[in-house]
Amino acid sequence: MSISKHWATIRRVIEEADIVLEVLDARDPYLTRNKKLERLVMEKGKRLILVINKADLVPKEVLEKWKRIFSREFPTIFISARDRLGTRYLWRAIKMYAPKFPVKVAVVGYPNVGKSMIINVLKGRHSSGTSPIPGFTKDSLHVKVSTKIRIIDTPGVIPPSADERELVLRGALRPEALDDPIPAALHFIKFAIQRDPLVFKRTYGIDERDPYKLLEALAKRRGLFLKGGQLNVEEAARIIIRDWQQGKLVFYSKPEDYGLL
Ligand SMILES: Nc1nc2c(ncn2[C@@H]2O[C@H](COP(=O)(O)OP(=O)(O)OP(=O)(O)O)[C@@H](O)[C@H]2O)c(=O)[nH]1
Ligand SMILES: [Mg+2]
Repeated sequence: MSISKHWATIRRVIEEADIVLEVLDARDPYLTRNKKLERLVMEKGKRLILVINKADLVPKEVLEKWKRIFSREFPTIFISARDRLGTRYLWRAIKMYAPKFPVKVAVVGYPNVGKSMIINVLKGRHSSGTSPIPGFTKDSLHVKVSTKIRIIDTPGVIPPSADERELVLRGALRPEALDDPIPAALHFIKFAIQRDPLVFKRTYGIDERDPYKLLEALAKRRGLFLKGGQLNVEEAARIIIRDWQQGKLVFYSKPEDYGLL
């Protein structure tokens, strides 16, 4: 989808909504915020709630810090949609900030932050009452989950407008989408080691701090060779990017890393 189409969808769901949930990845809630989106929500006079998702991947005390800092700007909660943790707080926040009932809730954020899973959690709670309205009218966007809450069933995906390397850091890019995954992987590895020097030792059993050598070591360990017998470093780069995207490779940023306290 083109960038302008992405933003057109986002505008449409914001206009439809009373409350917008901006979903952030707990591993880096700062990088996964989007100021343009937040400005749009404010301009349209809608309520914004920051939802830090994938809380299962990050220690609670770090999440509490993010929450405290972000709460100065917008109501903030953290949840794990996958493990269904904290979803009570999500419901409570939605009800607390609803300007009216039934309230219409939109779910927006970067690719891969867990928007669809959150929509499913919200729908699942009252699954018997779930009724996607068929047809192509405006109403087809809505899923009624209770008499009080309607979910707009189209996640607004923030378009990948930033450069590839930044998108990889946000976990927002599939490695297949990259012509050459190596530069982005090297950038990512540098960032990861800065945040957590032991992350690759923990994940792959490889204690190597030089980014390129790390790719080589991973290729060797996994038996990734090209036809000519050289190491398939490209495939190793894809593995790392994919593991980050899928939450198999875990490290996290703290507010201090961005000078926020
Ligand atoms: N560990 C963990 N993984 C999660 C959680 N929520 C979602 N995921 C994983 O994150 C990945 C993306 O989840 P989706 O719900 O598809 O994310 P999305 O924002 O809808 O992604 P796009 O549709 O690509 O924009 C999947 O592999 C999920 O299993 C969570 O709370 N914890
Ligand atoms: Mg989705």
